[in-house]
Amino acid sequence: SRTKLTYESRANLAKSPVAKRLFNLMATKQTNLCLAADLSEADAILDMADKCGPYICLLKTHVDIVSDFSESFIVNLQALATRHNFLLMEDRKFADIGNTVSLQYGQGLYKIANWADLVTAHTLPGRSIVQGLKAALGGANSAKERGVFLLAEMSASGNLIDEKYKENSNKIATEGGDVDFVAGVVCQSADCFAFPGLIQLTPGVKIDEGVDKLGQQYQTPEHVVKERGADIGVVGRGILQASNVEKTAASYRDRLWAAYQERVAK
Ligand code: BMP
Repeated sequence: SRTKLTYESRANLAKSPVAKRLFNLMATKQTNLCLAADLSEADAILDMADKCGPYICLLKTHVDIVSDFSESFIVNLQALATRHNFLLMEDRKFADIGNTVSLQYGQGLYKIANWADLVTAHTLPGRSIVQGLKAALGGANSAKERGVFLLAEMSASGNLIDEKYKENSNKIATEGGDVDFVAGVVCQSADCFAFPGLIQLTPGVKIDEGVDKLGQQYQTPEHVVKERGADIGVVGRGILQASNVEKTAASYRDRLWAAYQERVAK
């Protein structure tokens, strides 16, 4: 199964150039930690990115929660991504018709396609959402340098995703002419897809298992990697609210990486 293969070997199987890049980055930098930088001030995000940069392969944003968003925020974030060697993912969770997502991706205040290596999208509208996103690219933002993660499951309790939806999401991720744009799947379990060239991104990770007050469900780093098939674990508040951010980021990195090493060694 894909979970027994190393990130290096899976890089060679990836159809998406960005997935290839990310698998290789994870293997070389030895980290499978993604920071969910869910803070509402630009400087606070940049400070977190600088502190956690050495320990992460990916930094995930929700730009629409940044109260003082500006172009210089993006320039500074990109500089940190280059300095510390991590990729940027805007967790936009696109969910509309192709024409609309194309505009939302390329235009507006945030011009996501200009700076985010990766974005996320729901599969609810069907495969036209992937085509719509690709349609926004061209010129400097070529489809070769961008990719999407499709949501096949969610960590929220009571979410409406069922087995059929999961299976059909897997089909969109692995079949058809646009699979070179699909870098991975956001999900909670290893049975969401089998193709080893895709990356499983799993949010809802915390050292203490449990729930928050708004339906979020947490599992430990070891559990998501070894039992649930996560290739990258997403940690937000587990790091953001820690008294020592660097130490905590390092510890999440160590635990996620050790779990991956045990997984491929078996
Ligand atoms: P936290 O670790 O603070 O709960 O943050 C989780 C992050 O992952 C949030 O940015 C959220 O939007 C995202 N996320 C999630 O929690 N569950 C999903 O199913 C999909 C997500 O993208």
